[in-house]
Amino acid sequence: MGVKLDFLKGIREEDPEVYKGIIDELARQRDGLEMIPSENFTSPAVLQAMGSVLTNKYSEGYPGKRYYAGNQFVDVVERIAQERAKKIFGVPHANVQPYSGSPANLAVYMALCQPGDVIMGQNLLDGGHLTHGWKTSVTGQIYKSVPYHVRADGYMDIDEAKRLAKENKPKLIWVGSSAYAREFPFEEFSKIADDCGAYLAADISHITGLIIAGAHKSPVDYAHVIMTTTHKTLRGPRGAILMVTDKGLKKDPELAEKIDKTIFPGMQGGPHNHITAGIAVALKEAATPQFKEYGHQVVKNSRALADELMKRGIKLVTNGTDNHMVLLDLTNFGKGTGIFVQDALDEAGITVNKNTIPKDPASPFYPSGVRMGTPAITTRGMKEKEMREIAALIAEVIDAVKDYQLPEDKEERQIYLKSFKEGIKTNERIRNVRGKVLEICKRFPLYPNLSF
Ligand code: DSN
Repeated sequence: MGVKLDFLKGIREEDPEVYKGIIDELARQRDGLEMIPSENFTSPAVLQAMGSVLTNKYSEGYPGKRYYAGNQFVDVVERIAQERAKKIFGVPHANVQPYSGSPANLAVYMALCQPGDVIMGQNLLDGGHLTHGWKTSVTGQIYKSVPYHVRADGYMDIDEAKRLAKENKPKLIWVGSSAYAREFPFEEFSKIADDCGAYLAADISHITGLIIAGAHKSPVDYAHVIMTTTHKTLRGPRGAILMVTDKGLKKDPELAEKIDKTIFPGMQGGPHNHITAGIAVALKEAATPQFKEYGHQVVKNSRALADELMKRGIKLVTNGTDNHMVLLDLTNFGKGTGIFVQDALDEAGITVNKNTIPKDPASPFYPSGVRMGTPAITTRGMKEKEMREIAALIAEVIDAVKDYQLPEDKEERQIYLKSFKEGIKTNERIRNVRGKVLEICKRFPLYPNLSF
């Protein structure tokens, strides 16, 4: 084996306290199964780009049009990122400066709507995102939000969305979800938006990598604007890209300028140039045949995981998956049981998140579902065989905690949860699963060529 790159040498020597925080987190990532569907592991090259000197530079503006001097090399990097984004998605315009998904989505509103305008998005509790108009997000406060929902079977209620759009004439409609395990219906929503004259914005953050790999339909022919974060299935740094499609330019030839002006100077200051470099590197990696294979494997793994979980008697919303995630419906075991399964799996080294399910009988703070996905464990090289193994471990943990029931009374609930958390620390069955998780992780090492 060759010499490993000593990746954190400088920080280890200069700041042992922060170094410890970083390597403890690294150990957590290495020794556990990361199954939150919006998370992933970037390549060492992306990590290096993020740690580069580009962070030192102010570059308000865009390539060739900066406010400060000295941006000749930052321009080169940003143009590379823009060109790679345009090419890989097949769009005429890409802005790579949004700091992350939420500000990028806010920029879409500010470019296209006036305060008080009607907007539509998938309801948060039905799998949508906060920024698609939820009441605690500014997007639900500044604009008049008319949410659409999923049906009782968990599939998108297209008929309801059609009716709501006809009745409310929104200015902007969002398509794209954070907790939806089926193909995103871009074509259906484009008809709905076209019929009422609305802009259609596709938020593809969760499935970008799958789209690039050809494992999910692209929204490019259907949406006017596309937003993606760059740190989920794309495997880049934390950031976002805003794109305008040919369809968008046809509807409004000034759309690209409007989006750019809203990002800067409208909302943001200096771009995070080190992140722009990381995005450029991630886009180069995403253009390789290996990435294509990765995207397809993510879906194959997700399906294998879903099938094995269902074989073991666990209910899934929509009875399966088309993408990178599965949504467990735990109502068989009581209501609001997501917290028990989430925390017990965490104790076993499997990281997932509790999530609401359609028509959840419990509160959003204590929902009855759990969301999990395969992007990160697929990056580690795991395949269908491991998914079956992991599904068996998940089923074992669920069985170990299935009798816990959430008390209705708030005070009683806190005491119960505290004792539950103590209990799972010494639960033999959960400990046994933890051992098996460690064995799997050792077979698929994370960052094997780096030393920390
Ligand atoms: N927090 C992200 C997710 O987990 O889906 C969305 O912003």
